[in-house]
Amino acid sequence: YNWITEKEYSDIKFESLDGIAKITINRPKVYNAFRPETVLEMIEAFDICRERQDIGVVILTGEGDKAFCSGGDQNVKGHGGYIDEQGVPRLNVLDLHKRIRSLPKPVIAMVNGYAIGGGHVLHVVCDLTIASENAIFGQAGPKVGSFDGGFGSSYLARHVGQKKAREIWFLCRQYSAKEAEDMGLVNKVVPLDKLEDETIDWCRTILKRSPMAIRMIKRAMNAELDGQTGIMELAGDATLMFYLMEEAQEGRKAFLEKRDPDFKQFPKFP
Ligand code: 2NE
Repeated sequence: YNWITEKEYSDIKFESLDGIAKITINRPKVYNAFRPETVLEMIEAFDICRERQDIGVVILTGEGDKAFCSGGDQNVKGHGGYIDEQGVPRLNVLDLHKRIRSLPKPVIAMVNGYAIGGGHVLHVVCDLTIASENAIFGQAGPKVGSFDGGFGSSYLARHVGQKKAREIWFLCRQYSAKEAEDMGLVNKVVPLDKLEDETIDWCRTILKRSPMAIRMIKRAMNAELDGQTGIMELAGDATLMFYLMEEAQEGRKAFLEKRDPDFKQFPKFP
């Protein structure tokens, strides 16, 4: 595929192709573990995807054929979090989770190898997961002194159920792509050499669908788990749609024309 580079970064690749954006964690020497700078770059790329009207779907993946992401970079883990180049401890990957979740466009994890620890959480947070046959899934926090009690556990439990989610976290075992598919953790498993083809095929199908309908479905499904924040985001999109209606325009027009609004003209649907 002739991916076009959107912006150069040190830790990620950010490319696009016909309405599809691809964000690739590019630290293969550490199995695509992320450090604070990696996460900041991903946040910026996702923000660009949000603003860009020509992008309808985002793929998140890892460089190479060994790992999607092996979680937080243990080389920079210190007291209080993962230490950035200024010496500040951070856990900014949680901000990335929020970005992926509230992006009003589908995000597909294209899992090409190990998805472990915080790398596993990244695919859990994505809307869909397509994995290669060599992919391996699992949490590692309780083995290495960490945990993710946010989307990494609650949303995981929505995918696989409470018992299985507790097993995944308590035992820190690794699961094959087939096992992950059987437990509802991934949408499809394909041979590694077909992974990008399959993912692009899914993206192209999504791009044929109504972007507003997809946006509302993502918001509504998130809202069930996200409490007030989820309702706020769903309501924000309801407001967006209301602004597109004549009824909302009438209020604004009447204000500017210094007259009473005529809302009686609008139907009161059953
Ligand atoms: C991924 C796994 C199971 C692969 O094992 P294996 O045996 O196939 O490869 P190896 O030799 O362990 O790893 C290859 C290279 O990648 C580095 C390794 O150190 C090794 O480097 P060299 O020795 O060749 O120089 N590497 C792999 N993962 C790394 C990491 N996370 N940080 C830095 N370097 C890493 C195996 O590598 C593994 O178990 N990795 C560690 C997984 C892990 O514990 N991740 C952190 C969990 S906590 C977390 O991510 C987190 C959280 O819980 C909450 C919030 C935010 C983050």
